[in-house]
Amino acid sequence: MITFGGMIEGFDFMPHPMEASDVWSDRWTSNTGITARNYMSVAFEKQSLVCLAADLPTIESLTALVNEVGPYIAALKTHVDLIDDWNAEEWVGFCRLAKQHNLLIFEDRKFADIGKISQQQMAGLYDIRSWADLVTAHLISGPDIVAGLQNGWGDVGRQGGVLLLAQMSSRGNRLTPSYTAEVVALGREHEGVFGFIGNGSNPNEIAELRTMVGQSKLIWTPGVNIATGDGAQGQRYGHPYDAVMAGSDCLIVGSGIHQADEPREAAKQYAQHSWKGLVERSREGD
Ligand code: S5P
Repeated sequence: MITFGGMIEGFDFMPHPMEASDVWSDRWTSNTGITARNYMSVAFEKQSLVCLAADLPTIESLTALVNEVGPYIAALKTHVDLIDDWNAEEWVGFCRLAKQHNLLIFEDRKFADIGKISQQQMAGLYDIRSWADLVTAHLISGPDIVAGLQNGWGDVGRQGGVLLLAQMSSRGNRLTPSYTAEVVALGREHEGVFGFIGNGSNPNEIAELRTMVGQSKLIWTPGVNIATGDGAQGQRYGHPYDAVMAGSDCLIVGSGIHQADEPREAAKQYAQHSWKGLVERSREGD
């Protein structure tokens, strides 16, 4: 049992003892897989449902950012292929740092190939299978991609979770409602899938996705920013609190944090909005 004090102005942060299962409600009891439970435990400990989208171009800048915002985030999302000076040796050190901050490491590779090739792509230069706890995948090539990715982790004796892209945040994306329904129908039944990517810019779409998904998988949402509306190059943003209230379990936030004047303060704010949403959601019995 842990006791929490207040954090955000005008909001009572449940100043009484509680456990992760209290705030996560049915999501906790319905998700017993290792990746989902790890995430929910870390998010509970840190009172943050924030995954930092660490889209910066050098290992040095990534290291500085993680050191600054580490206490306010629960997961770290990377795009290894946009880092100019990526090298295996320094990357191992960077992943160690992420673990010191108790972060789940998420490579947003958006795999989309056939199962066998996806398994091979988990190895290769970046050796994603050795350090990522979760990865994203499109289901466009069919269900065997999930087995391929799980085999990738199996090849190095590790376990991980796949997030299937069921919706996207970008304007004009081709993930139609019927495609979303097919992705959810398959992913819900698959042990290797621990959740779905939903469109964080639109609470109605998140709520629809939550209805389809039920309780037994998580929904992670990019397209989240305190400054809502259109972002750069077709990106769209919704508010962090609204996303959680609509059914999101994790807010993927990039520029809202790494482009802020004070990234640490920004991360703290996103964490507070997300936690407020989770606590209120649990009080409403969702
Ligand atoms: O539909 C999506 C799916 C993803 S994973 N829309 C997204 O924006 N993303 C990722 O979330 C994208 O690759 C980027 O890393 C992050 C959003 O960053 P931001 O700077 O717009 O918050």
